Amino acid sequence: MENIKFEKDGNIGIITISRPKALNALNFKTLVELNEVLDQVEKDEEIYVLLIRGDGEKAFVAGADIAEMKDMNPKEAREFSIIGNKVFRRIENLRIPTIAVINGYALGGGCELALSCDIRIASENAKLGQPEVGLGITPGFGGTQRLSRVVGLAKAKELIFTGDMIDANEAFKIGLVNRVVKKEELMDEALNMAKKIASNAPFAISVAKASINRGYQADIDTALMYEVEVFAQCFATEDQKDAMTAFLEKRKIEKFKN
Ligand code: CO8
Repeated sequence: MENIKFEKDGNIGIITISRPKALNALNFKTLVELNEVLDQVEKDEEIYVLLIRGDGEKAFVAGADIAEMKDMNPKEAREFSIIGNKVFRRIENLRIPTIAVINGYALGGGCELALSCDIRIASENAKLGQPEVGLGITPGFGGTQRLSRVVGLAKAKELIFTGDMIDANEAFKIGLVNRVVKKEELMDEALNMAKKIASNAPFAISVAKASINRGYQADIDTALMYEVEVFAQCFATEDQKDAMTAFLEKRKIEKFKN
């Protein structure tokens, strides 16, 4: 692959978006490659958590590729938006938790990529925003929908209508990022969080994620039934029996299996 790198650190998968000369802007090829690498991630049962980061010192992803979009007609723009949305929805629905490791600019499609992840950790120098209206377009990879779900309607409208870039601390204040850390500590922080998640029961985490995501779109009674279902399913796993037995025997469970 040209624009995507993939590596593993134990049970952690790490995707790096790599077009540093264009601040990792997402062109069509990068989205296709991202989709392909997700096939690999989905098949690999040894991956418990996925990190997504940008290559280089400056950017996570500075948006969709403006040079590629400039001459698109509405039909082509629709196709581009559909592909981006398909890939990002796939990330959102992965069975494993995902963490966006935001090492710099996360703008437009970059902010939208981060929003499709479960958790966002940013370095102090990160800048986030949806500057599309300044380019005569709207967000097109989920920003008009996911941003409001994460930061609320009023803040989402402010960010999208003004196109303002906000710094990492402001993003933390409005709940757009979960944590802000020093630049040099960013990857360690993300890996530590990923390892902590990976040390818990994978099946329980996977169904908890599905229950949160599905429940968020449903009425509370339907949503609570999702929880009842996944809670019950956990009792069919060896991990539940082993972990509860270990607790009662005052020892630590060695390794989760499911
Ligand atoms: N697309 C293409 N190239 C880019 C992009 C981008 N989004 N961002 C940066 N680059 C390129 C620059 O053109 C430049 O290339 P070159 O060296 O060949 O001139 C190189 O990256 C370095 O960038 P700068 O020289 O501009 O670096 P600065 O440090 O001066 O500025 C900024 C950094 C502030 C991040 C600046 O590059 C910038 O404003 N970039 C654009 C940010 C932006 O507007 N992003 C939103 C794009 S629109 C979008 O994402 C829509 C998503 C939905 C699409 C739906 C499909 C229809």
